[in-house]
Amino acid sequence: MLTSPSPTLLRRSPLLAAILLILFIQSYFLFKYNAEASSNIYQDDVPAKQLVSTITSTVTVTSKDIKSTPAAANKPTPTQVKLSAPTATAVRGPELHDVVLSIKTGSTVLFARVPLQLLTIIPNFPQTLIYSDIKNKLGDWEILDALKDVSGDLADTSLSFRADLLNLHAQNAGLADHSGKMEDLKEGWALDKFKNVPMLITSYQKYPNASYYLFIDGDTSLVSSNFWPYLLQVTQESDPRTKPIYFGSVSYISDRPFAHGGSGYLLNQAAAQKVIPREKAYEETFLRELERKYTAAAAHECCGDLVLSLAVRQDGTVEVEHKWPFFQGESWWSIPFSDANFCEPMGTLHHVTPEDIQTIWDFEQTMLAKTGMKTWRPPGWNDLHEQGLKQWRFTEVSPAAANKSAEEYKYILFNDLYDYFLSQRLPWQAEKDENGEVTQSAIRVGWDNQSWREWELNEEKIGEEGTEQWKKDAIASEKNCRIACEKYYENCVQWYYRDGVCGLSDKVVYGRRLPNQGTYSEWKKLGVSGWVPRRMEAKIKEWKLKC
Ligand SMILES: *[C@@H]1O[C@H](CO)[C@@H](O)[C@H](O)[C@H]1NC(C)=O
Ligand SMILES: *[C@@H]1O[C@H](CO)[C@@H](O)[C@H](O)[C@H]1NC(C)=O
Ligand SMILES: CC(=O)N[C@H]1CO[C@H](CO)[C@@H](O)[C@@H]1O
Repeated sequence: MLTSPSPTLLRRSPLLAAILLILFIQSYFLFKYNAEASSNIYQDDVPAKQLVSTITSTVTVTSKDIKSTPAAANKPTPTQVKLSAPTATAVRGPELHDVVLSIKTGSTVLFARVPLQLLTIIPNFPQTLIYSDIKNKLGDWEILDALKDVSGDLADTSLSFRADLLNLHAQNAGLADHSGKMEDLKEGWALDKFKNVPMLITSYQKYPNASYYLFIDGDTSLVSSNFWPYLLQVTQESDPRTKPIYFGSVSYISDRPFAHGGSGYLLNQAAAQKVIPREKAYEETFLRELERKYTAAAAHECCGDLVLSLAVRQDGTVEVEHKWPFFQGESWWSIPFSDANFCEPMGTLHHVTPEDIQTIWDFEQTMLAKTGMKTWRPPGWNDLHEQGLKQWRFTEVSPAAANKSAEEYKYILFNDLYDYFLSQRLPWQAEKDENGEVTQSAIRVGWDNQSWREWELNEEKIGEEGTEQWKKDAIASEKNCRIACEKYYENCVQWYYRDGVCGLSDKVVYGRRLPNQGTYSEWKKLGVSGWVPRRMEAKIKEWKLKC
């Protein structure tokens, strides 16, 4: 083991002490040089950062800073010099310059979720900002307080939870919800809706010249590499400087469309300027009015992503575009595979556990090696971009080169995700049921394959579903539900049964094992899932033909 020489040893050996002193001085200059070298990165952003820091008094931390901060902050010791070989930074292919990634999270889940994003996707976005409901830190990362400017008089009742959080934080109560039960989730949600507009404002102020602003949640993962060809193409269709875009997976509340936050949404420079005109980006009265307007709106709306859409759309001057399934709200195990998504590129995954983030990352790495896209670079990318010494810009690529590059790119598709995650895991053997009866289904007890999300038969709905006897029978037993799928609904590839509920689906979902906390029969009561391998195989073959 490497340890510092003991003081007695140093006293006895002046020569050793001298050598250590020289090593110390030498390493100090080595670190100093490195710190200075990395502070030159993205010189064109420096004025903006200085300007911002006078206004928001927060420091912008990029992944570049992470590399340099420890060296600048700590005096190197001889031991550190030997041990601090640079850790391989997890960057796949080119870093996504020109895209600001903003991540929204909350104090109770910050430590559970964001570290995995930091170890995987974030290094690919050198302009990343992480927001929570109080100021915090994660390693050397500053976690920004998305609520610091929110007017308490307009949001008073909801903000009381934040006062509790601040108190608890000050008293070292431990905000992290380690048990995962998320008892505070409800109140956390109440705070959440106030964050989206302030996050847009701060992200814009910190990086006012970016072509794109991408917003995700702490439980969102990305297939980041796919964003390269995607944005090259989007840039050709809409110049980010002049033609606003607002992309995501569209949902509606009272007929008002918005891009669902957890699925991630994308704004370009022009869209951001619809909310914060460049010349007003640091004007206090303007910003105060903007904040108050949308805090007041958030106080009586359900959700922050809807509030953001009110700010961006401005009654339809900018329309939100449904870009599903590139932006979508499921994790690998809950995605319903169908011909609508099978051959499409993937952008986002939501409701991901930290383990999911890891496995999705492994999947992407494997795919990049397989497609050869690990060594792909956008047109015009050179050594300076590679080393992070020069900012790469989507708008500087010629249209022809951008189109060519995007067309030749081998995107990672839902098909690839299916092959990697599901094909081996799905049960492929039709089997006998518990009474020894031969079935067409592969069956898993204590499993939820989410068939009920497609078509759920239950006591309440049975009246509306028509008069067919098989539908009435289906909710009576597992066997009947299975038979409903196998015999009566020809597109059915999978079913799910639990007491009084029969789910039937024509899409393929893996689903999850349900937590087994009691006896086998109690577990079984939580749900039994079945797939019809013969049909599943035929469907997948058909979908694959179109890729
Ligand atoms: C942003 O762009 C404007 C106009 O193109 C330029 O004047 C300004 O210096 C840039 N700011 C940063 C931070 O790069
Ligand atoms: C590039 O592709 C876009 C559509 O994706 C098209 O509108 C544009 O004309 C193309 N430009 C060139 C130079 O091929
Ligand atoms: C209809 C139904 O049974 N839905 C349940 C399926 O299982 C999940 C747990 O994974 C429950 O939350 C649903 O209520």
